[in-house]
Amino acid sequence: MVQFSDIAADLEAQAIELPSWAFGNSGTRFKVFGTPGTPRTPEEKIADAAQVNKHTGLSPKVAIHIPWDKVDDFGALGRYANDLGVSLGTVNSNTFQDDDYKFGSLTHIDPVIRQKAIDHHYECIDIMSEIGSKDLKVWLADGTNYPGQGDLRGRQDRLATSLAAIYDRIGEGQRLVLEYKFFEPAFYHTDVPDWGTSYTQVAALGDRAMVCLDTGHHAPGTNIEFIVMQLLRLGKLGSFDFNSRFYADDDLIVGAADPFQLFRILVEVVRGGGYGPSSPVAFMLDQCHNVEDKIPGQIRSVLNVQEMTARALLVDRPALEAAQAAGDVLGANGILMDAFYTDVRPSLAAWRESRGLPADPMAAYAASGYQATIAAARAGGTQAGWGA
Ligand code: PSV
Ligand code: MN
Ligand code: MN
Repeated sequence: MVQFSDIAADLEAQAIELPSWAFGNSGTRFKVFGTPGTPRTPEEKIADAAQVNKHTGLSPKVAIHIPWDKVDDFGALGRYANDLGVSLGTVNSNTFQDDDYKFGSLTHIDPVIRQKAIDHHYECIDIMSEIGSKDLKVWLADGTNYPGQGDLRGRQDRLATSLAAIYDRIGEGQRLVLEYKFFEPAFYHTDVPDWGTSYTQVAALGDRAMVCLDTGHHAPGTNIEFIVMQLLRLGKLGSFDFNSRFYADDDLIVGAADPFQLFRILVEVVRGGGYGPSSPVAFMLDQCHNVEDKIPGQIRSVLNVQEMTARALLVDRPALEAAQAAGDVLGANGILMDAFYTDVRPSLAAWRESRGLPADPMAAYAASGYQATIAAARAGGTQAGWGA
């Protein structure tokens, strides 16, 4: 049996990057509900993200989205973040909110529009260099709604050429991570629908191009942990966008819809060397909080990842391998399930306290008065992204 004390040191390595857009108002196509205290500026989003790190010690980085988080002086924004104990992380490009991109961006048939989309990524890379960010994350809304609307092969070829132009500008310590999504906003096909396409495209670019796996971007029933295993095996899993979903790209709190799936994913992460100080895999959240308060929503999320990471680390590997080798089907399954059913919450609470963190970060945030302070101070906040 692996004990909590055996894995406690491994938990020190955990860092989960927060998306700036999780702190802004978001919603569905039916309604965007405003939340009192919603940030009005990129600085206020970062200040809110810093609260999550303050109470959990788990989220030292904040991912930004351009142009949603565009400011005149990114150096100053980075210093502002540092003063609050966090730093700026992944830069997310955005080629999905401009009329020019109605029929595509990096895949568009018109070279002028393709170049505009490439130039936007150059701007993102310049920002990365200024703030010392490592990852450029590319998620494309490119795709078509009707069979015959576009030439699938031509679009894929143009995507390869555009990505190569972007990759050329990626600096030594930087990476390009390409995110896939099987549908939405395009409904017939998307140009990067699956891990295979993302892998094929980034493999053609080079070592500093990797796949981003957003857990909400798969068809129902997909065995996501198998994809995790395969990408780690191929050395191409660059980052996660964690969230959970019941139906589509719901962007709900990670671990809320299917905690067992999150466990299975993290078991493969640990098994494949995707966790730890020398791992190349960046843990990020990609979530939106439509009806719940955003800061506690993020606190709950990073705690869910931490709890499930602890359970994945508790899997008794030697015993599991022995059971597998012996063909002991139920024994092997039982070993995995023992770890899954271990309630690590009391041990984690004590471990947090031993590191000067609150035993219960949710309660500590609620007691801090921060929510009431921002609700009073910020009138008319909408700064976000989605639907704002
Ligand atoms: C759209 O599906 C999306 O949720 C992608 O997952 C991106 O990572 C995110 O938006 C931010 O651009
Ligand atoms: Mn995502
Ligand atoms: Mn998404």
